[in-house]
Amino acid sequence: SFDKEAIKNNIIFHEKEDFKYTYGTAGFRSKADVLGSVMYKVAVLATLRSKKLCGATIGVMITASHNPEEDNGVKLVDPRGEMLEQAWEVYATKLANAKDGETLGQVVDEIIAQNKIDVETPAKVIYAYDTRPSCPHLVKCLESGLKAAGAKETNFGLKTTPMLHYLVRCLNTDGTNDAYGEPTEEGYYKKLTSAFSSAVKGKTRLSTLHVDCANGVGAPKLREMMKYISSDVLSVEILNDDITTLGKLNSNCGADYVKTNQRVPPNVSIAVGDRYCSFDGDADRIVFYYAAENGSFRLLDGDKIAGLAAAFIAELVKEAGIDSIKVGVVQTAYANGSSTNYLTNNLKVPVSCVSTGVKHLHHEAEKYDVGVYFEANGHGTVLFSPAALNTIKATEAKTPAQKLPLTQLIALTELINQTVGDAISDMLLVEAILTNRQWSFGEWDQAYTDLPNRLVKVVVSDRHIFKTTNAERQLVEPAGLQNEIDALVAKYTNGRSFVRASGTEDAVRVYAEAATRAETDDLAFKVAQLVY
Ligand code: 16G
Ligand code: ZN
Repeated sequence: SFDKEAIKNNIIFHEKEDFKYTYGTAGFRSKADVLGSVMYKVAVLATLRSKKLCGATIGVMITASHNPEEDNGVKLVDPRGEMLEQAWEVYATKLANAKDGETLGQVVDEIIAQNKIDVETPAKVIYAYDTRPSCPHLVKCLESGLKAAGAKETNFGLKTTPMLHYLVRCLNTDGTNDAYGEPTEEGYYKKLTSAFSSAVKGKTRLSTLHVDCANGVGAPKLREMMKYISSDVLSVEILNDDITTLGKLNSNCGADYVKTNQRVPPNVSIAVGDRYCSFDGDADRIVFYYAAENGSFRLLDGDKIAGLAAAFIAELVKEAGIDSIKVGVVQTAYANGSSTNYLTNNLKVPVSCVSTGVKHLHHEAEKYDVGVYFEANGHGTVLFSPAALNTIKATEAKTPAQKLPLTQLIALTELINQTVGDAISDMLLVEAILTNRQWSFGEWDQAYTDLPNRLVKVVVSDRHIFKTTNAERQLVEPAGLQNEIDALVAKYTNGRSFVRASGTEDAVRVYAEAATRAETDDLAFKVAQLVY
């Protein structure tokens, strides 16, 4: 039974007296040395959340994704494998900032009262973590909270973030007619690899894909998955797989490095014709790249993946004779203007723009029959609505030509992680499409040419004064600043620029794009000066 005294008495005290914790876009994230107290509170919150949802399994993932090795973080996963409901982020923040047992007890009471929680409902919480050296200690802190709160807990050990999301969904649908998969790591590999094999059946395998795993959890997991798949259908070479040497995680490698610096990791030598991709530290992001004929670096980011996926799926749906199913794409303001133009004018699919952060994209994507969502940074997935799924599964081919597209659509619904963006699943999706089309990266890249773009980080005295509207594309505060930005932007060919406060760092980000590299850099620099 629920013992509030135990929760109060076993509290882990704040590591730093004045530290202010905030549950943001990526959960709690900071230097690892202040997070022990937070883990304890997160355990309490996960327990209450499970009780509130009639004992459904809640997930806890300990990771700081692409951030430096000395950072860590934690986020909660709701029963269907989605991010924690936004209304509960406030409770997370309140709990984390409770400095003593008394205050903690009060916040717990408040959450119970506001949500009419029956504390006697048994709670189930599962958790997993990435390769960071701080994880073992943080796991212990989490476990002490789960013990105090009386939750039934399962430690799933080292996992990628998307695997934990998958496991939560599986556990909550196990035995129902909405079953998502076998709730084990092996179940995850089997589901993905058999779907991949089915999607590429009869097609010639592509050349080896070189995968930079950011010296993170993606490396051992990808290696494990490859045991389930024949080398006749997929060949990968795993790079940056050192998860034991201190200081290597995300250092000069990984998806964030490649996207931000628009260059190949220094320890990777790339030859014309070779195919590369990079995961981030918890394997929920992926970007692809190659060297063009003239040797120049070419990035295929989240926008390019969205375009590839949307075009392929729209085509399959049409060929299968079920074009009642509509494909839509969700982007953020960071999407390259050329990609939005391509989706709208060439593919003629509806495109929505939402605020940065997976939860915003995910929820918008749920509004479409098939919702393709990707952030330019390489985080994303494709969601099939329950109705679309039913239609796809219930449709019988009326002509022989409709057979293959139908089988492939079904394979894609199994292949694509329905809970969150997943580097391993997205990698297989891209490879499945390219295998079917027998396309090189160069051919994929031909869909459109990115406008030159620049992202600048500006450290300001208070980033909270920057308030935006219109999916972060316009500032409402500080008053007058947007007019100045607009006046600047008007001077550049195809110019576009926006400013927003980061949700993960104490800084403001300036994005700019324009027709040429020189104009882009100039615009970014001038807008940054306005902000500073
Ligand atoms: C978080 C978000 C990511 C977003 C990034 C933006 C999740 C799980 N992650 O990492 O989607 O792109 O924040 O960071 O939502 P920023 O606010 O510092 O620009
Ligand atoms: Zn990540």
